[in-house]
Amino acid sequence: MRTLYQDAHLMGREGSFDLLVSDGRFEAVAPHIEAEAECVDLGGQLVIPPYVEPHIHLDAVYAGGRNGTGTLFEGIRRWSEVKASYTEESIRARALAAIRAEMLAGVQYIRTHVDVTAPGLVALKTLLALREELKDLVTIQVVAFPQDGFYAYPGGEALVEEALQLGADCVGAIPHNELAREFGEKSLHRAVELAVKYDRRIDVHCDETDDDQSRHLELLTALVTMEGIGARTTASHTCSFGSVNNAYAFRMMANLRRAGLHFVSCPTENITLEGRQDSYPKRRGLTRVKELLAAGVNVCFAQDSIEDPWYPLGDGDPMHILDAGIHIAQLMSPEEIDGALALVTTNGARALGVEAEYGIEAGKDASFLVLDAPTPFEAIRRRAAVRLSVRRGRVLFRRGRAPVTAEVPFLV
Ligand code: 17E
Ligand code: FE2
Repeated sequence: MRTLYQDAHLMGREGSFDLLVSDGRFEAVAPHIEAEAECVDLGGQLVIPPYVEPHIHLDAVYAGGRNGTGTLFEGIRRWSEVKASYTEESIRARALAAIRAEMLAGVQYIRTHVDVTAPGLVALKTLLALREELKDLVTIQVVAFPQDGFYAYPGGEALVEEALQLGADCVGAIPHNELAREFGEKSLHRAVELAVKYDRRIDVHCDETDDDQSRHLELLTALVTMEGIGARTTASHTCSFGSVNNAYAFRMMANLRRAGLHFVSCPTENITLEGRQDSYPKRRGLTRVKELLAAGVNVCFAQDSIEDPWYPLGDGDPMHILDAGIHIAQLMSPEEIDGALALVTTNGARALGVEAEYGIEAGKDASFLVLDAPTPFEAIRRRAAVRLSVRRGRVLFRRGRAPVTAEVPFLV
């Protein structure tokens, strides 16, 4: 069975394209294709590769937990109360609800951090099982994430290693939550050793603080550069890199680019968690998104939380995250807006290392979204809905335009 999707607009390319899909792949992508196939007219709507969610905590979604100070550290404390009594059933039900919400927003790739500093690795095993169960519908990568620390939590280091033995895709770490800088540094050495030993990728919660002295990013960058695994490494959050002095940031930029490191920024999350000890001026809490992009460093945006101890809102829609992110990071020139969809699509795919199958090109998986807008600029301005989501040639969902009945002539 072949399907010919006709008259699509594509990101970063002029004109109209046809997409010929067969056996789950793009057979051809060209301005005009003649083929024996079922035809679908897209009427000039924008076709983009699927949204990528490069950072979410699926063990914590919908767990609630009022966070009075609104800080990261109160969130961590409240989360320990939740995890003291969660069950496989509750984790599974909450994770499934979030995966469904994200998929209905157009996400087909998810990287989830899963806290391993909890007895029995229950959450980790549950998410590994979901990864296998759902793999035809959504690609899930699991990070072995020691929320309470490699060393601050007794046995944390061994739990991370056990999670890798069970099949976690990435090594996680949280150096700013170890009990002393020295242990933060030790945890990075160990995380990199484990990544090499088990041949996994790295994704560190790195310097999620306003402390301009929190500089684990420097050591992480150095270690992965020396091991030659920078392109398999992601630095998540890196909020403090938004607070360091400009001379230091300037020196670091060259090292970051050379390492080929990926950055994940969580704009809605960190604008609320950070700046809580500031009066005025009050910092935004984000890493240097605009400057990293300008320096040629890969950056993507992520949701991080949905109704969990760290963040009370969130609906899993990358378009909402992107809208917030370009405002907070001031990516507001016409060129920046035109290119911004990359922050929730291709840049995330690079961070996850799935580029070989990902993209609107002949030979790649026929996985794509149709947005209700003709151009990337219009899609972002209107926060366009996803009208169609196709994965490896299979339609996951279609969404009609919500009907509006205007009751006054002015609105017709
Ligand atoms: N854990 C953490 O350390 N930081 C976060 N932003 C979340 C969980 C959501
Ligand atoms: Fe996170």
